[in-house]
Amino acid sequence: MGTLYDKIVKGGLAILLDPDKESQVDFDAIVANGQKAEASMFLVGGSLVSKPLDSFVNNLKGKTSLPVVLFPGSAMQFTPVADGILFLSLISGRNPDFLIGHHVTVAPMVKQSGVEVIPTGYILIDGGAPTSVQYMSQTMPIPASKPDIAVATAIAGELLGLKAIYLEAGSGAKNEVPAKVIEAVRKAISVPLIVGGGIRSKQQFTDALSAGANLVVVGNGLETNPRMFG
Ligand code: 1GP
Repeated sequence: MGTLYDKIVKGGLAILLDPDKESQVDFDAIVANGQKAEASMFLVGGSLVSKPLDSFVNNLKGKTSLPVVLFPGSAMQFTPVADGILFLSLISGRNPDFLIGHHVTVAPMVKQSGVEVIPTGYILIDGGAPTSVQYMSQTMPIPASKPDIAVATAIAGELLGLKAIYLEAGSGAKNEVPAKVIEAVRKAISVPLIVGGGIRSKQQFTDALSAGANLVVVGNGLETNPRMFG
């Protein structure tokens, strides 16, 4: 695995930018503050992306030296100008499109591009209210009160050869992934753990790291307050 994977293992902050929010959000402030806060990477993606990603990613790469990694909501969200891609399989769900379908569609293009691929088991945890990812994927999240199901799912992902596990409460989730779920999954797997969804304060970020996350993803929190990390 290459340098991007090493950065995920090392962990810290990953900042999620949703290209569809470009006109509503001060991305320049988020990028400048993220750089200052020593974020480890930018993730780019969303449930809907209504324009080609190439120019968005190129523009972002002109503003930061940090890696730009795709966090795709569908096979349409690929561009070879990114540094890497979280190749997500939605293993908490039973929708074949999001387990393998989109992957088949885009696989030849991804392979040819040479971008670093991080095969990632994507696990939705109930964040207390319906989220876009649940609706778009037509899958049910794992109840937040059932860490044993999250653990079994994460172990299955690791046994299938996935190189990272992402515990996702959903963008803008009411509740973040509970510490007890993060702790239980951390103990059960040896691949790096990514956690995101509903993290709106530095304290929540630190709590997720303390519970065992390698990389903690923040999107909405920084859109509202680009200075969340100082
Ligand atoms: C969503 O985990 C990310 O996929 C980030 O969520 O926007 O709630 O920070 P937020």
